[in-house]
Amino acid sequence: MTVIDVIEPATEQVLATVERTAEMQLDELIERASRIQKDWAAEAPATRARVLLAVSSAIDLHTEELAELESRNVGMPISDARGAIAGVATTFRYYSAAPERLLGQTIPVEGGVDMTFREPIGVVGLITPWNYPMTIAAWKVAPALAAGNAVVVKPAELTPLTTIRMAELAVEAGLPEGLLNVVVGAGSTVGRRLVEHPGIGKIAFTGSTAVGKDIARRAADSIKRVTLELGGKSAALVFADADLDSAAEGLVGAVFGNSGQDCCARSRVFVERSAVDDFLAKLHDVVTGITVGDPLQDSTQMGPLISAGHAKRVEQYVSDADVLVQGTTPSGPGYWFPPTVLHPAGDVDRAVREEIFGPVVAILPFDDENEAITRANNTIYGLAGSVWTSNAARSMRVARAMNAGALAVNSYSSVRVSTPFGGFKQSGLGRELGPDALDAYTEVKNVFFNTND
Ligand code: TXE
Repeated sequence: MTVIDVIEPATEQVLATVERTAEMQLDELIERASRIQKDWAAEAPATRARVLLAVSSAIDLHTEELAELESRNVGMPISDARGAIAGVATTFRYYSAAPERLLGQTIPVEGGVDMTFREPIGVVGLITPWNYPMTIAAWKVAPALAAGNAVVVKPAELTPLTTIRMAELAVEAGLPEGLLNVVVGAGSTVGRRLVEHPGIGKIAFTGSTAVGKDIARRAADSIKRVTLELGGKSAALVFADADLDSAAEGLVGAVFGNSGQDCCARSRVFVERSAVDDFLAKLHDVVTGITVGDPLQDSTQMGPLISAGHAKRVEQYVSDADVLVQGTTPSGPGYWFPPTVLHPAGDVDRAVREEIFGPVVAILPFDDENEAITRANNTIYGLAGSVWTSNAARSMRVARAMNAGALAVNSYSSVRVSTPFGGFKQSGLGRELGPDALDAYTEVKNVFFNTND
């Protein structure tokens, strides 16, 4: 039996050791999950609702423990990690209302009665990344269970700890054992086996666009359902009439939050030319004021990157670019990278086209609205975006014209548990959260009932 050393990115020390799941174990888990799923789906809807609410409460009660674990494993500042765990509890609470509200339709037809049912898919495979491990697992686990499925989750090998703990807490809270399974291992082995396994009816994946394409190809062999939440290169359009203070200060979360390891990071900020100097002066103060350091300190705003390899990758984007402003980092162990503002030569720069997934933002001046929209849309991605302006008509016009799934006006927010989240173009397929997620974990069955004698 082999094990994985889980590293703490702020110290470079081993935080925990976890066992890899063997192929045979995975097969057994899936078979068992398939049996247990049938009992779960047959439970009274109110029973399933009560269990999911109890899971939410259990997570709430363990916020501090889970937040510390997430903070140490990811390098996420503890204050952000507390918010993330609160979000996980909220996600289970929100979906606990679903079992009793999975409504079908009655449809007027000739010769009888026609009705639809939302039925569970069966056993679903969930593959999650390392940037928000427990949050993203909950976005998938909660609606999948609420809809009557069993799940097998494979967290990223760098960050399995909170997902494993979540499953333990769920069982303690009353979830039937074997319904929520966590498997540990590499994407190329355990992940791929899940995608190809005949006992799995659907894959929901969050991660890189390259792996998302591979999953879609392999899933196509058995027409497995897929939901993909992939990379991004999201734009913010800042017009001269905007509240520039808020637009600049908000970037602390919007592009430097979680050290920029966020699929919604507004890593391209288009600023109307007449406001560029003013905006940059404000941004300078914001960036040099960011507290980078020990994720477990309450005052820390930005921690390290996830790994040495990732830090090297981020550095490549910065080493040959024109750096306008750069913050500071601690010295000593840890995969640190300073918050960085680039002034790229043009939109064709690698730093403008590719997802960096680090605390790096490109400032891009523009002259008029149509030009800004065209340039913002000139990307293979389409996950999130922001419009900053005090002109209400323009804000709606621009938000409608941007090709992305999660837009915000005078805000950088992207995610709320009750609203759909997902990407246009190569940022993904399907939607998570809100009522849409329930569609993603159910099949529609239509039944025609002949009323003729
Ligand atoms: O992601 P991977 P990585 C982007 C971001 C980042 C880059 C690489 O740009 O720098 O991707 O990160 C599993 N079959 N995002 O390499 O490889 C893997 O084990 C099945 C954006 O960590 O996509 C992990 O559990 N599964 C993103 C998960 O997929 C496979 C968040 C994600 O890993 C697999 C993360 C395979 N062949 C990275 N190969 C976002 N949308 O937020 C890997 N996996």
